[in-house]
Amino acid sequence: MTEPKSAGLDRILTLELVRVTERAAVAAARWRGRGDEKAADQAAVDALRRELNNLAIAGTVVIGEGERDEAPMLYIGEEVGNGHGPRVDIALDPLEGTTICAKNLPNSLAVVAIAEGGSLLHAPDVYMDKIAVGPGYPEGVVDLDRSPTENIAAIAAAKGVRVEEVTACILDRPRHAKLIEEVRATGAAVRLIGDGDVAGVIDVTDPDTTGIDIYLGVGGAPEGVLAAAALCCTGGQMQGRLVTQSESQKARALRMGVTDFDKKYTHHEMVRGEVLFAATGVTDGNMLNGVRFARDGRITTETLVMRSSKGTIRFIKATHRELEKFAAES
Ligand code: VTB
Ligand code: MG
Ligand code: MG
Repeated sequence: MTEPKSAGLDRILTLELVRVTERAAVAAARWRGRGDEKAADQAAVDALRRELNNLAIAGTVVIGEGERDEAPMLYIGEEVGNGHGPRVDIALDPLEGTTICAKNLPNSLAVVAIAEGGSLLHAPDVYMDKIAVGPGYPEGVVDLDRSPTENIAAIAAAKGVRVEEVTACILDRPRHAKLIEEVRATGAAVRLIGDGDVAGVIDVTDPDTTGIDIYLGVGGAPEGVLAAAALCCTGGQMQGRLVTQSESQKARALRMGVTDFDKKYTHHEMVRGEVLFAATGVTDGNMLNGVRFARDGRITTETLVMRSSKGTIRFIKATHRELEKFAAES
């Protein structure tokens, strides 16, 4: 057996990773619109895990389906991969947006990031306050510690447009009522999403396609690290701060190594080294179409795959004819 090494991530892994999210997305897509979030999620988890274990890596799940006692598979700390390769940290969400998938609404994704061992923030399953903008803006153009009004004005000025031409993506939650009101009061437009803030953050990296300039608000911390991995590849700026709401959440964060609860993390502090990122569309989305099942049995998938070291962004549209591996798993 080859000794696991923690050298740079082999670029061949980038394309290998596509298979992993493709398989999870196809499994989840069979459950689109059936109102069963749990079944959709379970199908994605099983499929993703199976494919991930074929990769030549010695991986540890750092951002996963939950702590060991609550998640039977892909729990935090689970060793994945075939063990014959680099020691890596894995962040994953086999079905980001289970509710979206169950309702067959836009932007549910199968997502995985592979990073150098020890380089990912061990984010507990709490909330994170997030702000993100795409590439091409001066460093520090927005900041979590400035008001939404200031941040929207800064983006408009940096982009050279009127505030009315800025669109902010925000999760549609009662906790965001004031935020939404303030953003609208600036004159900017708000794109409300029901779930899926990994997609929401990624959307800021290509405003010409998605129409979204800035992401604001509080979502899941694990999703924050996944989005940070994407931004490390695309460029852009992101900041996140954990929101711990109870002593038990604080204890959980402490257990995962977080000591400063108020720390504002940049995306480079959430992902401190080279990272590979892949996301396959489950339902149709702003950047990726969802899985298509053709009448002749072929399956088409669209995947965004990227590597931070070179910053290449690839969209891989695949037509699958070897269908056995996609057969519904028992
Ligand atoms: C977001 C969203 C996810 O959780 O992170 C959200 O991106 C945050 O939690 O898709 P609440 O639902 O409690 O607001 C999801 O909706 C589900 O993981
Ligand atoms: Mg999940
Ligand atoms: Mg999720």
